Amino acid sequence: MFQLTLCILKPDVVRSPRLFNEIIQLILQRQFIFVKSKRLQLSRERAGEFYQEHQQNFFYSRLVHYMSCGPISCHILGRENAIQEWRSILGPTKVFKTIFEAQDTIRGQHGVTDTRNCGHGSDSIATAQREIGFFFPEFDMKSISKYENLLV
Ligand code: RTP
Ligand code: MG
Repeated sequence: MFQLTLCILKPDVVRSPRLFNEIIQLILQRQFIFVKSKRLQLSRERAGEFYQEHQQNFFYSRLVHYMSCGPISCHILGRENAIQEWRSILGPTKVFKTIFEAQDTIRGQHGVTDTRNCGHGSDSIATAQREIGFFFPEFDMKSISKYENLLV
Protein backbone atom coordinates (compact mmCIF):
# COMPACT_ATOMS: atom_id res chain seq x y z
CA MET A 1 0.00 0.00 0.00
CA PHE A 2 1.26 3.46 -0.88
CA GLN A 3 1.91 5.35 2.36
CA LEU A 4 3.26 8.62 3.67
CA THR A 5 5.53 8.76 6.70
CA LEU A 6 7.27 11.44 8.71
CA CYS A 7 11.05 11.35 8.62
CA ILE A 8 13.10 13.56 10.91
CA LEU A 9 16.85 13.89 10.50
CA LYS A 10 18.14 14.86 13.93
CA PRO A 11 20.53 17.74 14.79
CA ASP A 12 23.79 15.76 14.46
CA VAL A 13 22.86 14.87 10.89
CA VAL A 14 21.86 18.39 9.91
CA ARG A 15 25.10 19.70 11.39
CA SER A 16 27.11 17.48 9.04
CA PRO A 17 26.50 18.31 5.35
CA ARG A 18 28.30 15.18 4.23
CA LEU A 19 26.20 12.84 6.38
CA PHE A 20 23.04 14.77 5.54
CA ASN A 21 23.66 14.35 1.80
CA GLU A 22 24.56 10.69 2.19
CA ILE A 23 21.25 9.97 3.93
CA ILE A 24 19.22 12.00 1.40
CA GLN A 25 20.85 10.01 -1.44
CA LEU A 26 20.09 6.74 0.33
CA ILE A 27 16.43 7.71 0.74
CA LEU A 28 16.23 8.53 -2.98
CA GLN A 29 17.97 5.29 -3.96
CA ARG A 30 15.34 3.40 -2.00
CA GLN A 31 12.63 4.88 -4.20
CA PHE A 32 11.04 7.28 -1.76
CA ILE A 33 9.42 10.48 -2.98
CA PHE A 34 10.15 13.64 -1.02
CA VAL A 35 6.63 15.06 -0.78
CA LYS A 36 7.45 18.02 1.48
CA SER A 37 10.59 19.09 3.32
CA LYS A 38 11.23 21.66 6.00
CA ARG A 39 14.24 22.61 8.10
CA LEU A 40 13.46 24.14 11.47
CA GLN A 41 14.57 24.43 15.06
CA LEU A 42 12.18 23.20 17.74
CA SER A 43 11.74 25.08 20.98
CA ARG A 44 11.97 22.91 24.11
CA GLU A 45 8.20 23.27 24.47
CA ARG A 46 7.50 22.05 20.93
CA ALA A 47 9.99 19.17 21.27
CA GLY A 48 8.31 18.20 24.54
CA GLU A 49 4.94 18.25 22.84
CA PHE A 50 6.13 16.09 19.96
CA TYR A 51 7.48 13.45 22.35
CA GLN A 52 4.77 13.77 25.01
CA GLU A 53 4.04 10.02 24.94
CA HIS A 54 7.53 9.57 26.43
CA GLN A 55 6.99 12.07 29.25
CA GLN A 56 7.31 9.38 31.92
CA ASN A 57 10.49 7.85 30.46
CA PHE A 58 13.86 8.44 32.07
CA PHE A 59 15.26 9.75 28.80
CA TYR A 60 12.53 12.37 28.20
CA SER A 61 14.43 15.50 29.25
CA ARG A 62 17.58 14.32 27.49
CA LEU A 63 15.55 13.72 24.34
CA VAL A 64 13.77 17.09 24.48
CA HIS A 65 17.05 18.88 25.14
CA TYR A 66 18.76 17.16 22.23
CA MET A 67 15.94 17.63 19.74
CA SER A 68 15.86 21.36 20.43
CA CYS A 69 19.65 21.88 20.45
CA GLY A 70 19.89 22.71 16.72
CA PRO A 71 18.03 22.58 13.43
CA ILE A 72 16.31 19.38 12.36
CA SER A 73 15.23 18.38 8.88
CA CYS A 74 11.65 17.11 8.49
CA HIS A 75 10.33 15.26 5.47
CA ILE A 76 7.09 13.73 4.35
CA LEU A 77 8.26 10.61 2.51
CA GLY A 78 6.02 8.66 0.15
CA ARG A 79 6.46 5.10 -1.08
CA GLU A 80 4.94 1.64 -1.08
CA ASN A 81 5.02 0.56 2.58
CA ALA A 82 6.86 3.78 3.48
CA ILE A 83 6.36 3.54 7.26
CA GLN A 84 8.06 0.19 7.72
CA GLU A 85 10.62 0.73 4.93
CA TRP A 86 11.94 3.98 6.40
CA ARG A 87 12.18 2.45 9.87
CA SER A 88 14.07 -0.56 8.53
CA ILE A 89 16.61 1.59 6.65
CA LEU A 90 17.02 3.64 9.81
CA GLY A 91 17.61 0.56 11.99
CA PRO A 92 16.92 -0.17 15.66
CA THR A 93 16.62 2.62 18.23
CA LYS A 94 19.07 1.01 20.65
CA VAL A 95 22.70 1.32 19.65
CA PHE A 96 23.67 -2.07 21.15
CA LYS A 97 21.24 -3.83 18.82
CA THR A 98 22.92 -2.34 15.77
CA ILE A 99 26.21 -3.93 16.81
CA PHE A 100 24.86 -7.47 16.42
CA GLU A 101 22.06 -7.41 13.92
CA ALA A 102 21.80 -4.17 11.97
CA GLN A 103 25.23 -2.80 11.16
CA ASP A 104 24.15 -1.94 7.67
CA THR A 105 21.56 0.65 8.67
CA ILE A 106 21.77 4.41 9.14
CA ARG A 107 21.78 4.06 12.92
CA GLY A 108 24.21 1.14 12.71
CA GLN A 109 26.66 3.22 10.69
CA HIS A 110 26.20 6.63 12.27
CA GLY A 111 24.26 6.34 15.53
CA VAL A 112 26.12 7.65 18.57
CA THR A 113 23.70 6.93 21.45
CA ASP A 114 20.08 5.80 21.88
CA THR A 115 19.06 9.47 21.65
CA ARG A 116 21.61 10.67 19.10
CA ASN A 117 20.61 8.02 16.59
CA CYS A 118 20.27 10.06 13.40
CA GLY A 119 16.57 9.96 12.71
CA HIS A 120 12.98 9.34 13.50
CA GLY A 121 10.27 7.49 11.63
CA SER A 122 6.55 7.22 12.33
CA ASP A 123 5.55 3.79 13.62
CA SER A 124 1.98 3.40 12.27
CA ILE A 125 -0.51 5.00 9.88
CA ALA A 126 -2.24 6.82 12.74
CA THR A 127 1.09 8.08 14.10
CA ALA A 128 2.21 9.19 10.65
CA GLN A 129 -0.96 11.25 10.23
CA ARG A 130 -0.52 12.90 13.60
CA GLU A 131 3.20 13.55 13.15
CA ILE A 132 2.82 14.92 9.61
CA GLY A 133 0.11 17.24 10.96
CA PHE A 134 2.46 18.38 13.73
CA PHE A 135 5.18 19.56 11.34
CA PHE A 136 3.14 20.25 8.21
CA PRO A 137 -0.25 21.55 9.39
CA GLU A 138 -0.84 23.08 5.95
CA PHE A 139 -0.49 19.69 4.22
CA ASP A 140 -3.70 18.01 3.09
CA MET A 141 -3.37 14.29 3.88
CA LYS A 142 -6.20 13.56 1.45
CA SER A 143 -3.92 14.59 -1.43
CA ILE A 144 -2.03 11.28 -1.00
CA SER A 145 -3.29 9.84 -4.33
CA LYS A 146 -1.63 12.72 -6.17
CA TYR A 147 1.77 11.48 -4.97
CA GLU A 148 1.02 7.84 -5.61
CA ASN A 149 0.63 8.69 -9.29
CA LEU A 150 4.19 10.02 -9.39
CA LEU A 151 5.59 6.54 -8.88
CA VAL A 152 6.68 4.67 -11.98
P1 RTP B 1 11.72 6.71 16.79
O1 RTP B 1 10.40 7.02 17.47
O2 RTP B 1 12.76 7.79 16.88
O3 RTP B 1 11.57 6.12 15.42
O4 RTP B 1 12.33 5.54 17.55
P2 RTP B 1 11.59 4.39 18.20
O5 RTP B 1 10.12 4.49 18.03
O6 RTP B 1 12.31 3.19 17.71
O7 RTP B 1 12.04 4.71 19.66
P3 RTP B 1 11.21 5.04 20.95
O8 RTP B 1 11.48 3.95 21.91
O9 RTP B 1 9.81 5.40 20.58
O10 RTP B 1 11.98 6.32 21.48
C1 RTP B 1 11.55 7.61 21.20
C2 RTP B 1 12.72 8.52 21.05
O11 RTP B 1 13.48 8.54 22.24
C3 RTP B 1 14.84 8.34 21.96
N1 RTP B 1 15.43 7.53 23.02
N2 RTP B 1 16.42 7.96 23.79
N3 RTP B 1 17.99 5.91 26.37
C4 RTP B 1 17.80 6.99 25.63
O12 RTP B 1 18.46 7.98 25.75
C5 RTP B 1 16.71 6.95 24.64
N4 RTP B 1 15.91 5.93 24.40
C6 RTP B 1 15.09 6.29 23.36
C7 RTP B 1 14.89 7.62 20.63
O13 RTP B 1 16.06 7.96 19.91
C8 RTP B 1 13.66 8.12 19.93
O14 RTP B 1 13.98 9.26 19.16
MG1 MG C 1 8.69 5.84 18.68
